[in-house]
Amino acid sequence: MASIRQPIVSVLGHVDHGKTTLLDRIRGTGVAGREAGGITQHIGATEVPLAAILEMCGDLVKGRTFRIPGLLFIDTPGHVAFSTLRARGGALADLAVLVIDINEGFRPQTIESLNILRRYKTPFVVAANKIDMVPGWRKHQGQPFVRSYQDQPESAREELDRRMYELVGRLFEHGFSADRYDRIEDFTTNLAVIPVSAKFGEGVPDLLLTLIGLAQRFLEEQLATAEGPAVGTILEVKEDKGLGITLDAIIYQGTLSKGDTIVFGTAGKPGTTKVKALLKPKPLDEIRDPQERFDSMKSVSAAAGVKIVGAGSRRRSRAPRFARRKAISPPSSKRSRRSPRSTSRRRTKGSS
Ligand SMILES: Nc1nc2c(ncn2[C@@H]2O[C@H](COP(=O)(O)OP(=O)(O)OP(=O)(O)O)[C@@H](O)[C@H]2O)c(=O)[nH]1
Ligand SMILES: [Mg+2]
Repeated sequence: MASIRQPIVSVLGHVDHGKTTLLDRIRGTGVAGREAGGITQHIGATEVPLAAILEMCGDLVKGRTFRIPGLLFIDTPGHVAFSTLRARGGALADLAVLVIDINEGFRPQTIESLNILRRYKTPFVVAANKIDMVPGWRKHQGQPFVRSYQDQPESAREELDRRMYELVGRLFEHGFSADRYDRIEDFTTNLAVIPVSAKFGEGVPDLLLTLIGLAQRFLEEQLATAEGPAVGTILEVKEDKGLGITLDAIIYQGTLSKGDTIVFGTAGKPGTTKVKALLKPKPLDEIRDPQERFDSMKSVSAAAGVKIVGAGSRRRSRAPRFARRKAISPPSSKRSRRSPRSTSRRRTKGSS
């Protein structure tokens, strides 16, 4: 059997609903705390290997085996000003997590994110976040939601259900039949809602399990790795101290090696550059805020977030402006568009 790459999972949602905190929780670092104003202004990438996911899931995954090697998370900003970055993150995703603060409910960028996911037919799940703020909720740090729910006072359980079904109602208005994930039998017709507390890690095991389960069940074909030249999307071009101009890119197909020539779109003619160095953050680290040094790689294979140091562009114009998706050598390679098989098809069933 061909091997499969890790799915690219974009995290979308309204400002301050807890996207970065959720990823922080997963990778055990504190990127949110170090961001200016707490607002994510760039898309970052975080690779979470399967072993780390299984460890977080604990006995929820006992006896089950998974073939996907992990998840590659992309954080996106929720602020109204960053709709291009949000759309870019959404377009790139094999799978997505829509984060909604269960106490605030639907907000403008929640709806914008839903529309992006619908436009690209991206399968997604909803993380109903901040359940620790439901009055009377007893916190269970890092525990599965299904366990913690059993150990709540009746009033907290009722209040959580009330808020959750309000979300389910709003999702239905937008054409999605949704339910709490553990009450769903058919994930192809129902959108899974996973109650979580990003801050305390509660429900995070359930979320990760749902993501790897969905990826394995519905995306295997799409994730089959093809040999050949790399294709990817450039997220950002910036000047890095000591490195010069670098490109942060997500490779979603093939292999990119040191010495390869890459081709990228700009506002004018396509640009080209030779890959002088490939830097990859260590697993569980963050591409734009590394805790440790990058690893210098001879080559990287999909899917991976990578920092490309070019040997100087042949066209010395201003820094390229990138369109939504770029081919990285050769320009003819094209990503086979994902099958429209969505785990969240529109209103296929009645909802409560
Ligand atoms: N009580 C509680 N607070 C949370 C939770 N998740 C996030 N927060 C808080 O909500 C605030 C915003 O969190 P972020 O993770 O920065 O939100 P974000 O969605 O990444 O925001 P943008 O990147 O600006 O769109 C921070 O003060 C977090 O501590 C949670 O589960 N419970
Ligand atoms: Mg953020």
